[in-house]
Amino acid sequence: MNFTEMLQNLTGKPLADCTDQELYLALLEIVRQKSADRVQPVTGRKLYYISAEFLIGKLLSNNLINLGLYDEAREALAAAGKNLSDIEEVEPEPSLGNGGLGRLAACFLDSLATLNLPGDGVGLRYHFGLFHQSFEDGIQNEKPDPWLTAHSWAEKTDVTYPVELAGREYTARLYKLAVTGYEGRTNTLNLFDLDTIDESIVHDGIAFDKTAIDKNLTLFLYPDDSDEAGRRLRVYQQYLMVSAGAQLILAESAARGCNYHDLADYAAIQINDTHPSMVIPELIRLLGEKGIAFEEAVEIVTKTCAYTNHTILAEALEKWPRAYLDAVVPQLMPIIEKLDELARTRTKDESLAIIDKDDRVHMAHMDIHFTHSTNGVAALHTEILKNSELHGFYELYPEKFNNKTNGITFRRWLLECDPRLTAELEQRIGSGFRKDASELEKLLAFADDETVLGELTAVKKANKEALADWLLRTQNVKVNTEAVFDIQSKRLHEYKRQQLNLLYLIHKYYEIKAGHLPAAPLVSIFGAKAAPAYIIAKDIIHALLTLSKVIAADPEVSKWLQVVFVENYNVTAAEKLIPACDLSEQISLASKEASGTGNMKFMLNGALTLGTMDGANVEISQQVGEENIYIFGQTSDQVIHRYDAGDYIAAQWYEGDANIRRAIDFLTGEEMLAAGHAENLTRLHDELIHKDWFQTLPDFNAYVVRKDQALSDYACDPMGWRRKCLVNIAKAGMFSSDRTIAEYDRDIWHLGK
Ligand code: GLS
Repeated sequence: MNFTEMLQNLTGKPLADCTDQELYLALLEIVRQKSADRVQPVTGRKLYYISAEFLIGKLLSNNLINLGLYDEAREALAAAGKNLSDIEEVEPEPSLGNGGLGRLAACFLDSLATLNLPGDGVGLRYHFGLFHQSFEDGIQNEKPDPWLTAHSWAEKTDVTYPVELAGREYTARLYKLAVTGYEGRTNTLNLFDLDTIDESIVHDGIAFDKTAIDKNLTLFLYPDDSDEAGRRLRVYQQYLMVSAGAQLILAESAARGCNYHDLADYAAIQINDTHPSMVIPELIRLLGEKGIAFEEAVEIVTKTCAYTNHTILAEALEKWPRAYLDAVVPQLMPIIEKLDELARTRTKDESLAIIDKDDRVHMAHMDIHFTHSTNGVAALHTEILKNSELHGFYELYPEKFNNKTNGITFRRWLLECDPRLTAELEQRIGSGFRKDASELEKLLAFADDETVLGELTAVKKANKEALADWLLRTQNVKVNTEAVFDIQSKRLHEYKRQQLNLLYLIHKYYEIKAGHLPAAPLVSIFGAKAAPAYIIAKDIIHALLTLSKVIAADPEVSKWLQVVFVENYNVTAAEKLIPACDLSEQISLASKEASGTGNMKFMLNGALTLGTMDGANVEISQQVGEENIYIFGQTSDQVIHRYDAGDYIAAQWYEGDANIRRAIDFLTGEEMLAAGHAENLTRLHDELIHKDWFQTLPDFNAYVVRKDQALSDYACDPMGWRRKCLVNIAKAGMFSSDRTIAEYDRDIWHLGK
């Protein structure tokens, strides 16, 4: 049966008569059947990647590509006058994640299945995700982000597990989502939910009764933790995930012959950041129920589990007050206490204890003591963990520490999102890079070939046009495709320093007003959600939206400068933005971005990085050479010293530098106050002068110089620019998540063995 016949069988009518919705459902069914054919038996060790987030993005095209059906599907539809990209728009994007951590988990699942490794995800089936973002009167507004429709990729099963929360029994139900690799096997993303969730309790945006656990537990990812009920709710969620997950792992292992004593021969568990850390005491508890004594259970769990650290920001290293755990998971507290005692027999250093003197439980400490591996996510990050943040642990367990530099799946972030570039690459270097990313290096042979460089320019131009169309259609903004497309898209956080970019744009505004025109017109595009309770982050969004208005209203400036803030940034938006980017903003304060993965996606799609020596930027710079990247700013050592010395005073930089002062004061100047809100603008103005926790001001001048250099190179030396882009694409191979997963498997998991 050919593809048209398969579709017709399912829809029961000629394709030309079908709606996009009908075709979408038929395609979903075909993908489902073909994915099921690729399920393979598991032998030996199987991985369970437990994560609070899986930012998987829309699945239709990705699955068609991985099943080798994409071209057939597109052609069958085109013959009936239908367009696959219209049908894709019918699919809601799963709201199961927030940022890089969640997207990494999704890339890892793709690579595991592609490399034919047995590896499943374990997470929660959130109904409304983080939130849906819109802008109203220049302010971020949050609403639920529903994605669960009658026909969703995640299929309900009959499998349930009892989970005890605050002394009451709940029933966790398993949903399964098939994950098919590129020419590879099908694995599963296991998502847990309660049948009793009541979506109707949400009111006024994303508010709901935080104490009605049976109704609210899986409504949102990262419920607002600015009050105690919200923080407790996060503990409830985490325990639901790990308790149901641990029961699933034990049941599946037992079904394959495991006698629990040999669990580590059947299962490898990766704890993705600290959210799933309670899996350690929970497994010990469950093994206890199977008759295994505490000491042996600790050994088994340590051999089975490994931990990935994704941040050095103290706020993200969870420390739960013991009172919360006493209330929510009283069954775990005696185990956590015993683990604390055991840890204290290994070290006298109080700062490495699990329960501190203020009765807070340090989840990361439990992870490091009671797993066999702790890894950072980029070379610099791992060094910082070893030498400063986790130095005491490194001295205690040097053998546990290792680095696994992050990666991205090229199926989604090249083949799917940039078909034009993919076709161009295939024409030049063949299609081997689809499975072996290092083959991209073959492109270097064309570094001085003006025809190829011209073709790459044409690809970028077409992608910019496509983005411009999308922006017009979805955001109602018109952009100049002759301009440099400069993009900063990532979670909104002060450490990522969207505010540095803001100050640059204000600086440019003044320069243009003074007749100092930029080398090229600039379209600065932002995409970012701010956590609903993160006030300054929301003020930064407000300032950018207000600046965008001020500039748009000024014809003298708007010829040269435009600021666009994309609403509801998500994977779908990222797939439009990244292929169209010229300049990729990776400007976090050095030492603070554990890795970054957007940096890799932009590079792969032929954008040049403007960045600090932070996270994986360092490795990108090593790969491409310093002449093919725009690096600026303080080094991580300088930043760490400044923090240690405690002598950074933002006001001194503000007082001492006329350009900095002018840019910051613009925030509360006439033009901005007329277009925006004084409260938000004044708060941000004062924050920058009196706090500036992430040292924006010391990097300001270096940033201006480097960015202007990039604009000038773009405008004055187009071939030189495109050559740099080519080198970036060619050198992106090391950032394939296939490489990352192969390293995890080699050093930590040993799957299938
Ligand atoms: C993060 C880091 O902030 C990113 O730098 C990193 O790339 C990502 C995946 O390792 O993890 N940590 C976090 O809490 N959210 C992230 O995106």
